[in-house]
Amino acid sequence: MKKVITYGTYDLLHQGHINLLRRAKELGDYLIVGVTSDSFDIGRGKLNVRNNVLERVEAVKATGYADEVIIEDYLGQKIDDIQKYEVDIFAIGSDWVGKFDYLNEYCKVVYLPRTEGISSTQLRAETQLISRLGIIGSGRIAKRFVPEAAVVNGVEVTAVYNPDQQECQAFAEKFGIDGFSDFELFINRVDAVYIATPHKSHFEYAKRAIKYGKHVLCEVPMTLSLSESKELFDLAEQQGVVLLEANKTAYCPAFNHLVTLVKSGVVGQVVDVRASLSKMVHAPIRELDPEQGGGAMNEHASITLLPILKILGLDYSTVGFHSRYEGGVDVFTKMVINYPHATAAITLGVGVKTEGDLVISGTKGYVYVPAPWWLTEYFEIRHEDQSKNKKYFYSYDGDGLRYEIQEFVSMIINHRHRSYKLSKRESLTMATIIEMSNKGTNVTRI
Ligand code: C2G
Repeated sequence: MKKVITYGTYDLLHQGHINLLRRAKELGDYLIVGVTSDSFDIGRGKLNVRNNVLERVEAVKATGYADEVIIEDYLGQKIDDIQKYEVDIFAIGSDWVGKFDYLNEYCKVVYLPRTEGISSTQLRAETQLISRLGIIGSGRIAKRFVPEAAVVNGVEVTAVYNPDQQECQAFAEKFGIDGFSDFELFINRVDAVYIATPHKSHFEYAKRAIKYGKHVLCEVPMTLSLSESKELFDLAEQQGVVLLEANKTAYCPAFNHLVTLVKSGVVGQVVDVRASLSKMVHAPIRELDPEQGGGAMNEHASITLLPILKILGLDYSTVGFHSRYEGGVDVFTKMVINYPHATAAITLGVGVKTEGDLVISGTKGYVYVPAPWWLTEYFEIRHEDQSKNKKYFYSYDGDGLRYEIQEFVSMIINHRHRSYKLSKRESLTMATIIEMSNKGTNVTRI
């Protein structure tokens, strides 16, 4: 019996896929089809796949050509599969010519003619409205945002707003978009906004944009108080728009996997979470300016609280801060959060440097994520018996902002107003804790 294997995503299954599967089947007696898993596709940069893996498997089965469907989940799996299933022929579309020649060592490689004029990319583009996205603010993070948005389907950065005309025009010219110093003109030209201004201005900008019925992706911290964050979420609900906090680590695939592994009990019951983040800056700069909401807590708490709230939950018992102040801002803060059965600590600095790692300690072992843990690319699960240690590696594409943009756009397209990657309650808890430190509640000055 001649066995043939082929692989693909098969998103929005179309005639091109069907022709390919038919031709592959005709090459032998038995056809195995490898359908990519969702995480494998994200890992290879395919961020815009519409159907989930189960839907795609069902679609492939429904063609009637596959004798067996398997899931492709890791790089290098094709070599394993070919040997495991004793495959005679590996077949793939002609868009891949030459790319799989290395498999000739294991079986015959056949590139089948690709069907012209149809593709999943084209179908996605045809069936999808493109949101015009405007950026409010044109500083450091905004400059990194534009190229990242370019790799996400369904969104196009079309405009920038900055009351400073010169800065606004420079940014607009650099990226070939429209620049506005008049908010009303700007907001009427976009469907959604990304707010990338100093912290204290987030609330007013978000409120204005939501009132105009625009979806909002807001940089962290969304606001510096619980009441303001609550008001924004309530307003967004009334207006039927998406409001999402741009806590980029929350949407990073490796971080998500880390959380699900820990929640599945790989280190037993979690007893302690310890996370640090420091960035040395020198005045004059926003991070050290009290007028602009500077300080270590305002700057870094949202990101650093994320693993704690995700893993230990939102029902903490006490929170306390030890802070060193200089020039009216906390240049260093150590925060301790206690839970009934666990404890957590975060160490933050804008004028004190420390190792930026993350350690999650449990009754069976611990997770170690080296600096910079917030851009998780690699982590290790360690045990007393070192032979049981396991290392996990991921690729982190670009600047990492594409994952939050992708989630924001997916929420807009699917009229989904919640994200499990960063829930409203998690955002509100972050705002509560940041507000406590700004008000001096349970703060010990050191
Ligand atoms: N295909 C085709 N004609 C089209 C579109 C796609 O013949 N108009 C073929 C592709 O060449 C591929 C298969 O259909 O053989 C699946 O295509 P995709 O779903 O785009 O998956 P792809 O990214 O090519 O996956 O491990 C995954 C594989 O390496 C390739």
